[in-house]
Amino acid sequence: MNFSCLLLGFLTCTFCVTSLHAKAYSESPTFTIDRNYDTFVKDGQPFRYISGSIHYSRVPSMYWEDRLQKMYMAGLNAIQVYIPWNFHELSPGKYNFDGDADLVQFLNLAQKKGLLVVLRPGPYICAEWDLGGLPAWLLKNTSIALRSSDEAYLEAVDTWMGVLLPKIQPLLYQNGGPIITVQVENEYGSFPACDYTYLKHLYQLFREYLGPDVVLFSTDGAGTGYLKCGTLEGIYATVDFGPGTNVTKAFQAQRAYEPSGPLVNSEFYTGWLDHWGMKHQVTSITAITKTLDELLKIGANVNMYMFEGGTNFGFWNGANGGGDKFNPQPTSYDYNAPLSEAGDPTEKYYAIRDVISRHSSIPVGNDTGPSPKYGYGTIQMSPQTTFYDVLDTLSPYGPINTTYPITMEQMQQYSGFMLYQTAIPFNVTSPLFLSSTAIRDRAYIMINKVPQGILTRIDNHNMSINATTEGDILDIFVESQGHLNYGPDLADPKGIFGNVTLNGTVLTNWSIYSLDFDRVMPLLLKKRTKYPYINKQKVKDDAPFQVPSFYVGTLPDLAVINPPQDTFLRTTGWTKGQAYINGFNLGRYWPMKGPQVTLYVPASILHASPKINKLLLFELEGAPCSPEQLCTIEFIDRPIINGTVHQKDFIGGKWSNF
Ligand code: 6DJ
Repeated sequence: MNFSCLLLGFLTCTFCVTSLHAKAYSESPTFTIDRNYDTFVKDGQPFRYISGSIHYSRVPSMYWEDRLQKMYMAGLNAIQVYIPWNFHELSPGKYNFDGDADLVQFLNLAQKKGLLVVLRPGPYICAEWDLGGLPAWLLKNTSIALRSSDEAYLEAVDTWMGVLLPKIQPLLYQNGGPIITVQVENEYGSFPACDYTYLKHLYQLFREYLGPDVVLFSTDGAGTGYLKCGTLEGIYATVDFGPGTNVTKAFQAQRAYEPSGPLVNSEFYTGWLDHWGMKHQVTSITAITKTLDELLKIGANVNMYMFEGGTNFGFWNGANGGGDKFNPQPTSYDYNAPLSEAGDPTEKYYAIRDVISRHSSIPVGNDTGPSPKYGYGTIQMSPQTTFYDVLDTLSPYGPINTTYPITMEQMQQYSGFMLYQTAIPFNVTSPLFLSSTAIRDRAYIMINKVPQGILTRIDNHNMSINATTEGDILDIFVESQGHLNYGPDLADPKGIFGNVTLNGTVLTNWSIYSLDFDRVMPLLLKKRTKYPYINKQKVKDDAPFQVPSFYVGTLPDLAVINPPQDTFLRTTGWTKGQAYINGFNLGRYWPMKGPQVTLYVPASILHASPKINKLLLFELEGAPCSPEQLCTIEFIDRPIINGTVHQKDFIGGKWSNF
């Protein structure tokens, strides 16, 4: 059947289905699939959704309503939402559904705004989110087979779904809520396990909690090769593809698995994701509007991925690749989407709205334009302490002692930084070579607190160190750069997962310190230490970095712009680290890598005058200050996420591959 026939069928069915289902509507809300007329049917009426993705975990809750309103005003009748399991179950059995994690509140707001919901509860979600939404605590079990019918994995999934799905059930459309369809897993056909027992288990679990009526669906790449392992009888198969794709061909893949029923593109890409060290991705407006128009013309259901990208605050970014091919994603998840990271309508937003208006009605009312932004200007940053000076606070229970290194997950820490310490076991006169291919992901090496060099998982597995005496202390300060979110090798533990050798001898007797930055950063703001001894550290002549250290600064009094406004922290001149404002973890900065230069600072985390606002930077490699020069940082009124990129690292004052 060609698409003009499909369109004709769709238009014709409008009348038939209306009369067929009119009775059902008067009784209770219904949302079903009509296979005779290739359409969804809502309350007895043929229905087509035009949706956009937004991830509540990437937008401060204070802004949820604003973003949803803008999505509604663009002519969308639905949103598509992922639920990241690890955002809610922080450690086994410890749940968070409050504040920015108040999922039910978010879904209620969507309904209040007149938007239906296409829900994607995973358990795996991909999404450029840490470990594709799976909790990293699963990796404590080193033999766990993620995304499969492995017993240990399913047990954790069952427990989680037993908590989550009862919250979802009352919000189904049939029960008076906004949720019209629920996705099972995510692009499972791209995962090599191809475990139908797993899919079947999820299917039964979802049915058990959500009942027989809800439309369950799957999403896979638009090729029969992907759909093969991605879907199952009872789960409606949909596809994803971006602008410029041959729409007819793409839907042929869906039709191979669903000969009848509505056409659905579950992810129509309005932009694309970024990686550190790679050019900022931009998707052309013309390409988007052309394909979108085509999709809408044939009556297809479409979800735009992303409509509002948002931010990977904290340590929540994911990564692509595997092994020594490792590409972590930056803090911004702007995605070149129609609404910017800060929620502002872009040219793309209006172009998309224009296309939608040709196919369905657009709400009347005033547009919410861009929210006001403010450049708070340049502030002075004072060196505060090195991490060594606050080790007791960062690691209140002290180290765990082990013969060989164990991973972060085995230490029950799931993101951030960890310190591995041991003593050099012999006296030496010749050069010493430290070696490891087991670093995940980047490690700062110190001998007796003096910086020596950087090891990475990618291409620097060996280095020389200056130690001579038995008992010299070797410190390996490891940064997790985010768990892989896609690909066959998802189970990629962090920290150090294998041996570290010194001139071929395996080092033993480690003291491993868990470091709880998110808890400690607010406390550090109160701590006063003498300035400026960080810059007087004893360093190796060609020291490639400074000992990771804290720097603090105060924003100017906000009286003139009360209430506070969104702003952007421009990290130019700094090297790589983590930024906190008033104890809130804004995310990673790495302007020396690019392309992201500014961090989005939502007004929701700023205090109104007369309370002061404090910025704390944990700089891993080198601050732009010296005893002679005060260091500063600037808040500007616009984002820079398309800066210069460097494949190499700028370390120790020179570009190096490391
Ligand atoms: O479902 C995936 C989304 O969560 C599909 N997709 C998006 C998001 O991750 S990359 C961007 C991707 N799939 C991987 C395909 C790689 C070619």
